[in-house]
Amino acid sequence: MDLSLYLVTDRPLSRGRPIEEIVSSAIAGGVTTVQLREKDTPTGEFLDLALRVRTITRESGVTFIVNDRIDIALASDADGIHVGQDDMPADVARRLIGPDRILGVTAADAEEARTAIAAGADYIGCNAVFATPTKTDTGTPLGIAGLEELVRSIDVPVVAIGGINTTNAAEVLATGAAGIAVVSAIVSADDPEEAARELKRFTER
Ligand code: TZP
Ligand code: MG
Repeated sequence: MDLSLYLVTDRPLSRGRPIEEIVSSAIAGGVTTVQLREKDTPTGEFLDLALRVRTITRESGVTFIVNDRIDIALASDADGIHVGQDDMPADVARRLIGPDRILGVTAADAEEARTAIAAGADYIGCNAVFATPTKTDTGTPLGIAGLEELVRSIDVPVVAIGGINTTNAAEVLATGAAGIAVVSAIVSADDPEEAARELKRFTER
């Protein structure tokens, strides 16, 4: 698993462009992990999309994670699942997906992170570095100092998310975070491939 440049999809922010198109462009620009995050898509349609994204990611050797939906992750043979604190509890998610698939868990602080790790999390998504209109229920942003402290206090990879773009990617990665996860900086960009490529410069330093 390479979490260094981690795309999280968002249909409403994709400006009407198909998710598969955004995913393919972002992979051409260098994203290493794709998380399919569909909040309002009926199950059948979600699964069809997941199967298409599975094909695209498999062909390019990119890690494929499904947000929230363990059934969709298993049915599409995703590499892993990402759950938040209000989703399927991490220990149950681990039991359902088995030992081999990747389990990512969102945590707001070191205590939540340690609980998630004890339950079998392979990586922690921090919640959130900077305030972002993309997700407004994340609580007080960690900021760079908070992220640094979280990275220091746990020994699994931390993926930073929330308001990350080319203006702050360098300082986010300087905390020791294993990667940067972005939604709007790629999915809303005029040219998602170029947007991914610009972010990639920071993860390759
Ligand atoms: N989880 C915490 S913040 C966030 C998620 C899914 C959204 C990040 O979106 P953006 O557009 O990269 O700020
Ligand atoms: Mg969730």
